[in-house]
Amino acid sequence: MPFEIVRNDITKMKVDAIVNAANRSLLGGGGVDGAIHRAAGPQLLAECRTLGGCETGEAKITRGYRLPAKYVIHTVGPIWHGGGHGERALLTSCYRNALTLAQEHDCESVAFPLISAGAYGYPKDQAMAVAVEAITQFLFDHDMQVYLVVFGHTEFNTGKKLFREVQEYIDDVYAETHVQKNMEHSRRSLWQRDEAAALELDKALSTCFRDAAMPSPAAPDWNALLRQTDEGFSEALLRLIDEKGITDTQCYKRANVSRKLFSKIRSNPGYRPSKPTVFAFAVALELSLPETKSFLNKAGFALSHSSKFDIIMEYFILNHRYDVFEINEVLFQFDMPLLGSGVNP
Ligand code: AR6
Repeated sequence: MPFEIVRNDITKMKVDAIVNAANRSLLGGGGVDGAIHRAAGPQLLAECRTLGGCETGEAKITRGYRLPAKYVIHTVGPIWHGGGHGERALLTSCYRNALTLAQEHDCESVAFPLISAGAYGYPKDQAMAVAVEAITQFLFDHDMQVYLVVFGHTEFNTGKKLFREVQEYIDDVYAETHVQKNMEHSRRSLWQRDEAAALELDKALSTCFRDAAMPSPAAPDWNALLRQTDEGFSEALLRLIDEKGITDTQCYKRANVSRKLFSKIRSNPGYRPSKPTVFAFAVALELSLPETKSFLNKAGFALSHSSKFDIIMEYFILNHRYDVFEINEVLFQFDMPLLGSGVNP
């Protein structure tokens, strides 16, 4: 998965480079800066002394010394002065410059903290939005594994309204499932007590559901149905990419799936993806809910109302919100596996 939000201490990240939210002197400080210097040891400060500081929005690179990461990329975020002093553009350039530097040093994986979101006072939700936008924009033209490392649950209060809406949807679906289960229970106990009455009720219910849910069916296209039953996940994916008129690259970038994984799926007709990977492609292809269900079937999955993960995905698909990064932010808040992660819920 090219872009991932993780909860961790950045000094523990096993990546080619970690990014430090430094100050213009580059001579250490508190927060993540202090943690990185403590973990890397005094040689890091010695190398930093040779760099002559760094301007806000710029980035400089050193070795990682005792850190698991090979490099530290030091960048200086803007101090928050209310948002009207070019803070957003400066913060964006921190991410862009750090990523460019990482690329120039052949880094395949980079981890960022939420720059400026601590001592420099940038509102965390806005700092997160800038980070996600800058990183995803970079990843549209580059192949790299990028992590955004957040520190504990309190870090995360992004997309509060969206989070609330998704939570309400989950509650509604759970409540509905509960009502259906209760109805089933009453029906069963009625059967035990009064068979004739239960038969009457069943008849009434089945007519009512048939009228409501079954419009007169059009004759099915058996050839198309048979063709699609035989079709595996990989074949269905390639067909849908053609049908939607997008390129392979657009598809795997929108799905937040690496080129390597996409090639593997492409070349292996029997490939069995994880459920989040199927959803990631469904989102990239902007499938409707029925299309998503049939796509899941190709990979041997079904959409279930007893799975919170599935309900969250249903919410986004029903509302045509096909931004994989927005979805991942919400999934992350619910402690669910992220799209493209390959981890089953
Ligand atoms: N791993 C990941 N994230 C962390 C860690 C960690 N170990 N420690 C803190 N954070 P800040 P700034 C988060 O204050 O706002 C320094 O003194 C933290 O929760 O470290 O850019 C420099 O020398 C917050 O969300 O950086 C500068 O003077 C984010 O990292 C000044 O602070 C950034 O918080 C820079 O301020």
